[in-house]
Amino acid sequence: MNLVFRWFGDSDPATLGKIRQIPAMKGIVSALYDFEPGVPWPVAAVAALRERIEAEGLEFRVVESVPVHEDVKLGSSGRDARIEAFIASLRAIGSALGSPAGGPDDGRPPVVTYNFMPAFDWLRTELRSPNPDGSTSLYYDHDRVESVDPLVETLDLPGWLGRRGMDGQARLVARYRELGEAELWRNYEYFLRAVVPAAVRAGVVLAVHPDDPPWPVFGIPRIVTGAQALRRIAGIDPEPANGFCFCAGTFGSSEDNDVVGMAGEFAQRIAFAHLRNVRRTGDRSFAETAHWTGAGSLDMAAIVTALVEGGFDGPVRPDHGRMIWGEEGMPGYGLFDRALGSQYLLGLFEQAERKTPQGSPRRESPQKRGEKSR
Ligand code: DNO
Repeated sequence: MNLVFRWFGDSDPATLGKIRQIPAMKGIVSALYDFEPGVPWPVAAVAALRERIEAEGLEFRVVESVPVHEDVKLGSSGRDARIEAFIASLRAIGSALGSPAGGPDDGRPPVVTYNFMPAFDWLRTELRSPNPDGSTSLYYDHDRVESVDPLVETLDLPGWLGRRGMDGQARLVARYRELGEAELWRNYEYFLRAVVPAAVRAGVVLAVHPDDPPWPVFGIPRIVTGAQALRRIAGIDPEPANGFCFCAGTFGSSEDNDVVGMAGEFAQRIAFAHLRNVRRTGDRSFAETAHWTGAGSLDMAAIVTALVEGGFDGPVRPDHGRMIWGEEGMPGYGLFDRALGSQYLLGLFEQAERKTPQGSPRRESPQKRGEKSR
Protein backbone atom coordinates (compact mmCIF):
# COMPACT_ATOMS: atom_id res chain seq x y z
CA MET A 1 0.00 0.00 0.00
CA ASN A 2 0.97 3.61 -0.41
CA LEU A 3 0.29 5.89 2.49
CA VAL A 4 -1.24 9.21 1.39
CA PHE A 5 -2.72 12.22 3.19
CA ARG A 6 -5.40 14.68 2.21
CA TRP A 7 -4.29 18.27 1.81
CA PHE A 8 -6.67 21.15 1.04
CA GLY A 9 -4.14 23.54 -0.47
CA ASP A 10 -2.48 26.66 0.83
CA SER A 11 -5.26 27.53 3.27
CA ASP A 12 -4.83 24.16 5.03
CA PRO A 13 -3.09 24.52 8.41
CA ALA A 14 -1.76 20.97 7.92
CA THR A 15 0.96 22.11 5.53
CA LEU A 16 2.91 19.96 3.10
CA GLY A 17 6.01 20.62 5.19
CA LYS A 18 4.31 19.08 8.22
CA ILE A 19 2.71 16.21 6.33
CA ARG A 20 6.05 15.10 4.88
CA GLN A 21 7.38 14.50 8.39
CA ILE A 22 4.86 11.72 9.05
CA PRO A 23 6.78 8.42 8.81
CA ALA A 24 6.27 6.53 5.53
CA MET A 25 4.06 9.27 4.11
CA LYS A 26 4.37 8.94 0.37
CA GLY A 27 1.85 11.15 -1.27
CA ILE A 28 -0.80 13.81 -1.20
CA VAL A 29 -4.46 13.60 -2.04
CA SER A 30 -5.74 16.93 -3.31
CA ALA A 31 -7.78 18.75 -5.94
CA LEU A 32 -8.28 22.07 -7.66
CA TYR A 33 -10.64 23.21 -4.95
CA ASP A 34 -11.36 26.57 -6.55
CA PHE A 35 -13.09 25.06 -9.54
CA GLU A 36 -16.87 24.83 -9.46
CA PRO A 37 -18.52 21.54 -10.42
CA GLY A 38 -18.91 21.22 -14.17
CA VAL A 39 -15.95 23.44 -15.03
CA PRO A 40 -13.09 21.61 -16.80
CA TRP A 41 -9.70 21.59 -15.09
CA PRO A 42 -6.85 22.97 -17.17
CA VAL A 43 -3.88 20.66 -17.52
CA ALA A 44 -1.45 23.44 -16.55
CA ALA A 45 -3.19 23.97 -13.21
CA VAL A 46 -3.06 20.25 -12.39
CA ALA A 47 0.60 20.13 -13.43
CA ALA A 48 1.37 23.17 -11.24
CA LEU A 49 -0.22 21.45 -8.25
CA ARG A 50 1.86 18.35 -8.94
CA GLU A 51 5.04 20.42 -9.05
CA ARG A 52 4.16 22.17 -5.82
CA ILE A 53 3.63 18.83 -4.07
CA GLU A 54 6.66 17.16 -5.58
CA ALA A 55 8.83 20.09 -4.49
CA GLU A 56 8.12 18.90 -0.93
CA GLY A 57 9.22 15.38 -1.76
CA LEU A 58 5.70 13.97 -1.94
CA GLU A 59 3.80 12.40 -4.82
CA PHE A 60 0.53 13.57 -6.30
CA ARG A 61 -1.20 10.55 -7.78
CA VAL A 62 -4.65 10.68 -6.19
CA VAL A 63 -7.24 13.36 -6.87
CA GLU A 64 -10.11 13.90 -4.41
CA SER A 65 -12.41 14.97 -5.89
CA VAL A 66 -13.55 15.99 -9.31
CA PRO A 67 -17.11 17.09 -8.46
CA VAL A 68 -20.06 15.94 -10.53
CA HIS A 69 -22.47 18.73 -11.49
CA GLU A 70 -26.06 18.49 -10.19
CA ASP A 71 -27.37 18.54 -13.80
CA VAL A 72 -25.73 15.16 -14.30
CA LYS A 73 -27.26 13.66 -11.17
CA LEU A 74 -30.63 15.15 -11.99
CA GLY A 75 -30.42 14.14 -15.65
CA SER A 76 -31.25 17.71 -16.74
CA SER A 77 -30.83 18.96 -20.28
CA GLY A 78 -27.39 20.45 -19.60
CA ARG A 79 -25.89 17.16 -18.48
CA ASP A 80 -23.97 16.23 -21.61
CA ALA A 81 -21.95 19.44 -21.50
CA ARG A 82 -21.22 18.84 -17.80
CA ILE A 83 -20.14 15.26 -18.50
CA GLU A 84 -17.86 16.57 -21.24
CA ALA A 85 -16.32 18.96 -18.71
CA PHE A 86 -15.78 16.06 -16.29
CA ILE A 87 -14.09 14.10 -19.08
CA ALA A 88 -11.90 17.08 -19.95
CA SER A 89 -10.75 17.13 -16.32
CA LEU A 90 -9.95 13.41 -16.52
CA ARG A 91 -7.84 14.09 -19.59
CA ALA A 92 -6.01 16.92 -17.83
CA ILE A 93 -5.34 14.67 -14.82
CA GLY A 94 -4.17 11.78 -16.99
CA SER A 95 -1.80 14.02 -18.84
CA ALA A 96 -0.48 15.97 -15.82
CA LEU A 97 -0.23 13.10 -13.32
CA GLY A 98 0.38 10.03 -15.46
CA SER A 99 3.76 8.43 -15.08
CA PRO A 100 5.42 6.30 -17.76
CA ALA A 101 5.81 2.54 -17.42
CA GLY A 102 9.10 1.76 -15.74
CA GLY A 103 8.89 5.04 -13.79
CA PRO A 104 8.52 5.22 -10.03
CA ASP A 105 4.88 4.14 -10.20
CA ASP A 106 5.43 1.58 -12.88
CA GLY A 107 2.88 3.18 -15.14
CA ARG A 108 0.03 2.94 -12.64
CA PRO A 109 -2.75 5.31 -13.61
CA PRO A 110 -3.63 8.20 -11.31
CA VAL A 111 -6.82 7.79 -9.26
CA VAL A 112 -9.74 10.20 -9.57
CA THR A 113 -12.19 10.15 -6.67
CA TYR A 114 -15.74 11.41 -7.19
CA ASN A 115 -19.15 10.85 -5.66
CA PHE A 116 -22.72 10.73 -6.88
CA MET A 117 -24.39 12.17 -3.77
CA PRO A 118 -27.36 14.41 -4.63
CA ALA A 119 -27.29 18.02 -3.46
CA PHE A 120 -24.51 17.74 -0.92
CA ASP A 121 -21.56 15.65 0.13
CA TRP A 122 -20.92 14.21 3.61
CA LEU A 123 -23.26 15.30 6.36
CA ARG A 124 -22.86 15.56 10.14
CA THR A 125 -24.96 17.17 12.84
CA GLU A 126 -22.04 18.19 15.08
CA LEU A 127 -18.50 19.13 14.23
CA ARG A 128 -17.18 19.35 17.79
CA SER A 129 -18.88 16.72 19.85
CA PRO A 130 -16.88 16.44 23.10
CA ASN A 131 -15.28 13.12 24.11
CA PRO A 132 -14.49 12.20 27.75
CA ASP A 133 -10.74 12.55 27.07
CA GLY A 134 -11.08 16.20 26.08
CA SER A 135 -10.87 15.64 22.34
CA THR A 136 -13.75 16.39 19.97
CA SER A 137 -15.27 14.40 17.11
CA LEU A 138 -17.69 14.69 14.26
CA TYR A 139 -21.11 13.31 15.14
CA TYR A 140 -24.25 12.35 13.22
CA ASP A 141 -27.72 12.08 14.72
CA HIS A 142 -30.38 11.03 12.22
CA ASP A 143 -33.32 12.28 14.32
CA ARG A 144 -31.80 15.73 14.30
CA VAL A 145 -31.39 15.64 10.55
CA GLU A 146 -34.95 14.52 10.07
CA SER A 147 -36.25 17.25 12.35
CA VAL A 148 -35.24 19.84 9.75
CA ASP A 149 -37.45 20.53 6.75
CA PRO A 150 -35.12 21.75 4.02
CA LEU A 151 -38.06 23.11 2.03
CA VAL A 152 -38.81 25.76 4.62
CA GLU A 153 -35.76 26.08 6.86
CA THR A 154 -32.27 27.05 5.90
CA LEU A 155 -30.00 24.17 6.65
CA ASP A 156 -27.11 25.12 8.84
CA LEU A 157 -25.93 21.60 9.41
CA PRO A 158 -22.21 21.15 9.09
CA GLY A 159 -21.27 19.49 5.85
CA TRP A 160 -24.18 21.11 4.04
CA LEU A 161 -22.82 23.36 1.36
CA GLY A 162 -25.11 26.20 2.27
CA ARG A 163 -24.16 28.33 -0.66
CA ARG A 164 -27.39 28.03 -2.58
CA GLY A 165 -29.60 30.23 -0.47
CA MET A 166 -33.06 29.19 0.70
CA ASP A 167 -34.63 29.17 -2.77
CA GLY A 168 -31.86 27.20 -4.38
CA GLN A 169 -31.84 24.73 -1.54
CA ALA A 170 -35.60 24.15 -1.53
CA ARG A 171 -35.73 23.83 -5.31
CA LEU A 172 -32.93 21.31 -5.40
CA VAL A 173 -34.30 19.19 -2.55
CA ALA A 174 -37.76 19.18 -4.17
CA ARG A 175 -36.30 18.08 -7.51
CA TYR A 176 -34.41 15.18 -5.96
CA ARG A 177 -37.45 14.07 -3.97
CA GLU A 178 -39.41 13.98 -7.18
CA LEU A 179 -36.61 12.24 -9.07
CA GLY A 180 -36.49 9.22 -6.74
CA GLU A 181 -34.02 6.40 -6.48
CA ALA A 182 -34.68 4.53 -9.74
CA GLU A 183 -34.19 7.64 -11.84
CA LEU A 184 -31.04 8.59 -9.91
CA TRP A 185 -29.62 5.16 -10.76
CA ARG A 186 -30.51 5.69 -14.41
CA ASN A 187 -28.67 9.00 -14.39
CA TYR A 188 -25.67 7.44 -12.70
CA GLU A 189 -25.62 4.68 -15.30
CA TYR A 190 -25.75 7.27 -18.10
CA PHE A 191 -22.80 9.06 -16.50
CA LEU A 192 -20.76 5.87 -16.06
CA ARG A 193 -21.34 4.76 -19.64
CA ALA A 194 -19.78 8.02 -20.79
CA VAL A 195 -16.99 8.50 -18.27
CA VAL A 196 -15.57 5.00 -17.78
CA PRO A 197 -14.41 4.60 -21.41
CA ALA A 198 -13.14 8.19 -21.24
CA ALA A 199 -11.19 7.36 -18.06
CA VAL A 200 -9.55 4.44 -19.83
CA ARG A 201 -8.58 6.67 -22.74
CA ALA A 202 -7.28 9.34 -20.35
CA GLY A 203 -5.23 6.76 -18.44
CA VAL A 204 -6.92 7.30 -15.07
CA VAL A 205 -8.85 5.05 -12.69
CA LEU A 206 -12.12 6.29 -11.22
CA ALA A 207 -12.99 5.73 -7.57
CA VAL A 208 -16.55 6.38 -6.46
CA HIS A 209 -16.89 7.44 -2.83
CA PRO A 210 -19.94 6.02 -1.03
CA ASP A 211 -22.76 8.27 0.10
CA ASP A 212 -21.98 9.49 3.60
CA PRO A 213 -24.04 8.60 5.58
CA PRO A 214 -25.17 5.63 3.47
CA TRP A 215 -28.92 6.19 3.64
CA PRO A 216 -31.42 8.72 2.29
CA VAL A 217 -31.56 12.08 4.07
CA PHE A 218 -34.30 14.74 3.90
CA GLY A 219 -36.30 12.42 1.64
CA ILE A 220 -33.55 12.64 -0.98
CA PRO A 221 -32.41 9.31 -2.41
CA ARG A 222 -28.84 8.13 -1.89
CA ILE A 223 -27.68 5.10 -3.82
CA VAL A 224 -24.00 4.23 -3.25
CA THR A 225 -24.67 2.71 0.14
CA GLY A 226 -23.41 -0.88 0.36
CA ALA A 227 -22.35 -4.14 -1.27
CA GLN A 228 -25.40 -4.44 -3.50
CA ALA A 229 -24.84 -0.97 -4.92
CA LEU A 230 -21.16 -1.71 -5.56
CA ARG A 231 -22.07 -4.91 -7.41
CA ARG A 232 -24.54 -2.98 -9.51
CA ILE A 233 -21.94 -0.30 -10.36
CA ALA A 234 -19.39 -2.93 -11.37
CA GLY A 235 -22.08 -4.58 -13.47
CA ILE A 236 -22.71 -1.37 -15.43
CA ASP A 237 -19.14 -1.46 -16.74
CA PRO A 238 -16.80 -4.20 -15.53
CA GLU A 239 -13.77 -2.26 -16.75
CA PRO A 240 -11.27 -1.94 -13.84
CA ALA A 241 -11.13 1.83 -14.37
CA ASN A 242 -14.68 1.81 -12.95
CA GLY A 243 -13.25 1.55 -9.44
CA PHE A 244 -14.26 2.21 -5.86
CA CYS A 245 -13.07 4.45 -3.09
CA PHE A 246 -13.54 2.15 -0.11
CA CYS A 247 -14.48 4.38 2.82
CA ALA A 248 -14.63 2.07 5.83
CA GLY A 249 -16.17 4.68 8.13
CA THR A 250 -18.93 5.55 5.69
CA PHE A 251 -19.99 1.97 5.02
CA GLY A 252 -19.45 1.09 8.67
CA SER A 253 -21.84 3.72 9.97
CA SER A 254 -24.65 1.42 8.81
CA GLU A 255 -25.12 -1.83 10.67
CA ASP A 256 -26.40 -3.34 7.42
CA ASN A 257 -22.92 -3.34 5.93
CA ASP A 258 -20.45 -6.14 6.56
CA VAL A 259 -17.38 -3.97 6.08
CA VAL A 260 -14.86 -6.80 6.40
CA GLY A 261 -16.77 -8.93 3.89
CA MET A 262 -16.98 -5.98 1.50
CA ALA A 263 -13.24 -5.28 1.80
CA GLY A 264 -12.54 -8.85 0.74
CA GLU A 265 -15.18 -9.02 -1.96
CA PHE A 266 -14.20 -5.77 -3.66
CA ALA A 267 -10.44 -5.68 -2.97
CA GLN A 268 -9.75 -6.09 -6.69
CA ARG A 269 -11.82 -3.09 -7.61
CA ILE A 270 -10.81 -0.77 -4.79
CA ALA A 271 -8.65 1.94 -6.28
CA PHE A 272 -8.28 3.97 -3.08
CA ALA A 273 -9.02 3.28 0.59
CA HIS A 274 -10.18 5.68 3.29
CA LEU A 275 -9.70 3.81 6.53
CA ARG A 276 -11.17 5.10 9.77
CA ASN A 277 -13.26 3.76 12.61
CA VAL A 278 -16.71 4.88 13.69
CA ARG A 279 -18.81 4.12 16.78
CA ARG A 280 -22.45 3.41 16.09
CA THR A 281 -24.43 4.98 18.91
CA GLY A 282 -27.97 4.08 17.87
CA ASP A 283 -30.12 3.53 14.86
CA ARG A 284 -28.53 5.72 12.21
CA SER A 285 -26.43 7.66 14.67
CA PHE A 286 -22.69 7.52 15.03
CA ALA A 287 -19.64 9.21 16.47
CA GLU A 288 -16.32 9.36 14.69
CA THR A 289 -13.48 8.00 16.78
CA ALA A 290 -9.75 7.39 16.82
CA HIS A 291 -8.70 4.94 14.11
CA TRP A 292 -7.91 1.80 16.12
CA THR A 293 -10.29 -1.12 16.52
CA GLY A 294 -10.90 -0.62 20.25
CA ALA A 295 -12.23 2.90 19.73
CA GLY A 296 -15.24 2.04 17.61
CA SER A 297 -17.55 -0.52 16.03
CA LEU A 298 -15.26 -1.66 13.20
CA ASP A 299 -12.60 -4.36 13.24
CA MET A 300 -9.87 -2.39 11.51
CA ALA A 301 -7.31 -5.21 11.61
CA ALA A 302 -9.77 -7.57 9.92
CA ILE A 303 -10.59 -4.93 7.28
CA VAL A 304 -6.91 -4.45 6.44
CA THR A 305 -6.29 -8.21 6.34
CA ALA A 306 -9.27 -8.70 4.01
CA LEU A 307 -8.01 -5.95 1.70
CA VAL A 308 -4.48 -7.32 1.56
CA GLU A 309 -5.51 -10.94 1.16
CA GLY A 310 -7.94 -9.91 -1.55
CA GLY A 311 -5.12 -8.32 -3.54
CA PHE A 312 -5.56 -4.63 -2.77
CA ASP A 313 -2.31 -2.74 -3.22
CA GLY A 314 -3.27 0.88 -3.71
CA PRO A 315 -3.23 4.22 -1.93
CA VAL A 316 -4.59 4.39 1.61
CA ARG A 317 -5.33 7.46 3.63
CA PRO A 318 -6.29 7.99 7.24
CA ASP A 319 -9.68 9.62 7.31
CA HIS A 320 -11.54 12.01 9.58
CA GLY A 321 -9.68 12.38 12.82
CA ARG A 322 -10.68 13.84 16.16
CA MET A 323 -9.39 17.24 17.19
CA ILE A 324 -6.75 16.62 19.85
CA TRP A 325 -4.07 18.56 21.72
CA GLY A 326 -5.92 21.83 21.20
CA GLU A 327 -5.50 21.78 17.43
CA GLU A 328 -7.66 24.12 15.37
CA GLY A 329 -8.27 23.06 11.82
CA MET A 330 -10.70 21.85 9.24
CA PRO A 331 -13.36 19.63 10.81
CA GLY A 332 -12.21 16.03 10.51
CA TYR A 333 -8.99 17.05 8.84
CA GLY A 334 -6.64 18.13 11.58
CA LEU A 335 -3.04 17.02 11.34
CA PHE A 336 -2.51 15.28 14.68
CA ASP A 337 -5.13 12.58 14.91
CA ARG A 338 -4.88 11.71 11.24
CA ALA A 339 -1.11 11.39 11.62
CA LEU A 340 -1.64 9.02 14.56
CA GLY A 341 -4.18 7.07 12.51
CA SER A 342 -1.78 6.79 9.59
CA GLN A 343 0.83 5.13 11.80
CA TYR A 344 -1.71 2.65 13.12
CA LEU A 345 -2.70 1.79 9.54
CA LEU A 346 0.95 1.49 8.57
CA GLY A 347 1.43 -1.12 11.30
CA LEU A 348 -1.64 -3.08 10.29
CA PHE A 349 -0.55 -3.15 6.65
CA GLU A 350 3.04 -4.07 7.46
CA GLN A 351 1.81 -7.04 9.43
CA ALA A 352 -0.86 -8.11 6.93
CA GLU A 353 1.46 -7.76 3.94
CA ARG A 354 4.11 -9.91 5.62
CA LYS A 355 1.60 -12.60 6.37
CA THR A 356 0.28 -12.82 2.85
CA PRO A 357 2.40 -15.51 1.21
CA GLN A 358 4.35 -14.42 -1.83
CA GLY A 359 2.78 -15.12 -5.17
CA SER A 360 -0.43 -16.50 -3.65
CA PRO A 361 -3.93 -15.25 -3.59
CA ARG A 362 -2.84 -11.64 -4.03
CA ARG A 363 -4.33 -10.79 -7.34
CA GLU A 364 -3.63 -7.80 -9.51
CA SER A 365 -5.06 -4.53 -8.28
CA PRO A 366 -7.42 -2.50 -10.50
CA GLN A 367 -4.76 0.15 -10.81
CA LYS A 368 -2.24 -2.27 -12.21
CA ARG A 369 -4.76 -3.84 -14.51
CA GLY A 370 -6.25 -0.52 -15.54
CA GLU A 371 -3.56 0.42 -17.97
CA LYS A 372 -3.56 -2.95 -19.70
CA SER A 373 -7.17 -3.00 -20.75
CA ARG A 374 -8.61 -1.43 -23.88
C1 DNO B 1 -15.30 13.63 3.43
C2 DNO B 1 -14.79 13.05 2.19
C3 DNO B 1 -15.73 13.25 1.05
C4 DNO B 1 -15.09 12.82 -0.24
C5 DNO B 1 -15.98 12.97 -1.43
C6 DNO B 1 -15.40 12.27 -2.62
O1 DNO B 1 -14.59 13.87 4.33
O2 DNO B 1 -14.43 11.73 2.33
O3 DNO B 1 -16.07 14.60 0.99
O4 DNO B 1 -13.95 13.57 -0.47
O5 DNO B 1 -17.24 12.50 -1.21
O6 DNO B 1 -16.00 12.72 -3.79
